[in-house]
Amino acid sequence: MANNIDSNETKLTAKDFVTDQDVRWCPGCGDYSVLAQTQRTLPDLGLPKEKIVWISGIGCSSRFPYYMNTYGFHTIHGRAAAIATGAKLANPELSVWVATGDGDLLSIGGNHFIHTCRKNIDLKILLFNNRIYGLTKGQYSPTSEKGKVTKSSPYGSLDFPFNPVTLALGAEASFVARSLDRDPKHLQYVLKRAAEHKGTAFVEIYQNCVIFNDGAFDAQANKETKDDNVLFLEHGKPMVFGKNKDKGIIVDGTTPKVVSLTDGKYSVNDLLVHNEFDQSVVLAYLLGQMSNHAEFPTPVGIFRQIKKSTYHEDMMKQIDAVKAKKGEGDLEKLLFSGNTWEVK
Ligand SMILES: Cc1ncc(C[n+]2csc(CCOP(=O)(O)OP(=O)(O)O)c2C)c(N)n1
Ligand code: SF4
Repeated sequence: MANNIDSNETKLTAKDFVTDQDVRWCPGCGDYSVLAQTQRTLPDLGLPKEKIVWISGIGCSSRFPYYMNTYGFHTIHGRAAAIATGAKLANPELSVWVATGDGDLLSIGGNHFIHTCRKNIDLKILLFNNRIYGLTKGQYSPTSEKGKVTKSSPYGSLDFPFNPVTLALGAEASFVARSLDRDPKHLQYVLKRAAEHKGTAFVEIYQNCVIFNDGAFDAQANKETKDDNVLFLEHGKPMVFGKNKDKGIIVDGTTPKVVSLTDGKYSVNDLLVHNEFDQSVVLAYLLGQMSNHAEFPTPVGIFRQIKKSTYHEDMMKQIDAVKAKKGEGDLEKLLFSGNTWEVK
């Protein structure tokens, strides 16, 4: 598999990424699936385990590094993206992955997240979105729907939620995708594509918390309902959905609309065709917003993937250019240059 990190052709299997730790998630938690699909995907990177690092903040999902047989760091709440940035810049050879929750990444960690995206730090960020704080026992989160009744919002939350996909698009992330814990094949596909991407790859994963927000994504995940509620985005393909492939998406001005393909008014040729590589963010943003409104299917897949230079590449070029001009740096000399004074 193509990767932006040199491969040494090491052939590992999913089992090589399993650790000896007891997995302490509740039985039935969606995190198990994310772990399993990731362990199945990582061998495709062709990297030795010591070239991979998983960094997390705090939350149920943030226990991920314990269960992944690579380097890992379970850090502090909200700071995974910042610490992962440091790891990548200190050692650009590493494939750096972030496992995080909707509280961890979007409440306390919101600032680190948007700045990571805009700087195009070469990280893979997996957001386990269960729309609740799991570890602290069920408070509403920045992705909980307005009116959510929880222990911290007994009369219903008043906040409008973040849409993680449009937030990442607005912050200029160069790869933005969505998948589901209950669609293992799709999740593996999206994870592979994220791994191949050079720059910030953001993947929102709808993850079921069986204890505090069970069924939050049933409409999109259940066999009986998912065909009518999910739009699978495929590059170059018209946007068709529905059990009988009888509905599609058009754009009227700047407004997306669901149309029937059976009433004689529209055919497949009228539908929006997905272009993952569109330089303009406009259509990806429109698609992202569809999940805010019940009349639309929820798009899953890759919303947008664009090429731009990564922070560590630009940083290394800059260091080389300055060295060529000024020679090797001398930290000691720098510290004692200019205005220095002694505190007595
Ligand atoms: C500085 C700080 N503030 C608050 C907490 C409490 N805390 C721990 S995890 C968490 C939120 C967890 O929710 P989420 O990130 O959605 O992860 P989940 O447990 O649902 O996977 C909070 C508020 C903390 N550990 N540290
Ligand atoms: S509380 Fe929810 S998110 Fe946390 S382990 Fe249990 S089911 Fe999973």
